Amino acid sequence: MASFLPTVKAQGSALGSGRWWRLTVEQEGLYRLTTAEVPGLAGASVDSIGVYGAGGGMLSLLNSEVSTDGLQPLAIDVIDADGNGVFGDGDAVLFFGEGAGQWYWSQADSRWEYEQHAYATTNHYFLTTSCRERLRIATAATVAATEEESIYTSVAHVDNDLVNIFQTGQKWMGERFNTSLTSRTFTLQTAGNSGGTVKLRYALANHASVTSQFVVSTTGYTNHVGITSRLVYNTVVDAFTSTASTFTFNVTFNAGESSASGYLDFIELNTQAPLTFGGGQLVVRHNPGTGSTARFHMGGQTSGVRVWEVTQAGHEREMGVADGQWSDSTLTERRYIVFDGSSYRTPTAVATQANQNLHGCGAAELVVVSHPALLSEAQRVATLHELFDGISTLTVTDQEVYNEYSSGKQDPLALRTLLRDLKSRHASEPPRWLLIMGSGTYDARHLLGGADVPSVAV
Ligand SMILES: [Ca+2]
Ligand SMILES: [Ca+2]
Repeated sequence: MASFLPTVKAQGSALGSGRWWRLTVEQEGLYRLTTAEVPGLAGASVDSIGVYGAGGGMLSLLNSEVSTDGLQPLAIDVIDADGNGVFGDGDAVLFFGEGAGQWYWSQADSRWEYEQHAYATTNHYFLTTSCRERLRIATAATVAATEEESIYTSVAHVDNDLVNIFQTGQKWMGERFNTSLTSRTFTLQTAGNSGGTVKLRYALANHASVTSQFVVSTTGYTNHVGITSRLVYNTVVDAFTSTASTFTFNVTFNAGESSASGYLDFIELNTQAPLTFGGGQLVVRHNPGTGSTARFHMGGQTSGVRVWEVTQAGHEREMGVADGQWSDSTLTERRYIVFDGSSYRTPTAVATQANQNLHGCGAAELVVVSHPALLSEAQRVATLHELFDGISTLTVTDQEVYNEYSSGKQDPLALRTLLRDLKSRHASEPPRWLLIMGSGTYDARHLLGGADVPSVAV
């Protein structure tokens, strides 16, 4: 699930020098930047432009999967319409971005599953006009196809985060059920269904001292889910046969006692949709194939269409498309973005990014991570320890840590990654104390309000 898998060991942070902007991105898709979105791009050499960042998803909890590497460049396209080598009106930067959460291929369940980000609602990318690692999208080598493919996996989900029962911050439940509200409906729609197996996954919880029962049903599917006492959480991985692409699910709760509460966490679907492009842009997911290579046959609009393979950030490739067809290795899962240039996404915010270089900083026995509102006090505390204890210190804001260790996304594991980076680079003087200044909260996304509290996600 860890999407932050850079390939090059960073020597100091990319953000350490040059001119940078931080882009806020909320959705998966192809993004375009022009001088309208980023006026500061005007006059820059087109060769100096880069976009850095990672895909969606949380940092891995596993120590074995911790990478201390910093921001890595995406393979982007810079369109220099007038060919003068200088970015101006009519020119554009194209990159593939995704939101905080991510759909990932689950080998265990043989389907695409959505990972909600427990700490962040937005993802971030970093744009520069001082690029040190120029990376441009390049056309993939052609392969001989062993399979013909005219369907793709379309996904849909409902995953509302309304209640955090034990205030741990991780598992957020959605709609609540009890004896007076026993039934709710949820409608999910995929882009199409060529008929056959619909893959279904959902999770439910029972907060009671006795067993309660849920009934989950839609046309062609009914399942009784008994969930035992206390707070028991149950994920159901299932499949059924249907030709529909719109599904109205009815979820009914049979409370085991009058005080019982039931919760839906999420419902998600995979259907096999006909590969048809209706213009604009389309995300195409492909399950790992039984053959090693496939030729994709796309119907609908096929002229003026580009296709990028965007399975992993930093490894984007342009597919050679002719008459709506392209071929690719498909031993592993694939994600493509099909687009015709008529519709792009734009970041929801663009802000100037100051230089910073935690990847190049000196040894620090005491690390102080502070909410920005408390930074001057944090610096006073650090100075005090330097003077009276003779120890080395580093004082940073939480956002500075996220910028370099989690592609700008709020993620408490970025703090651990900073400590590991310091330890690996300064083995003789590793960090010994971490001081976090700010209010603690389990509600890192401020889903329940409280955005004005200077909190640090831990
Ligand atoms: Ca130009
Ligand atoms: Ca949820």
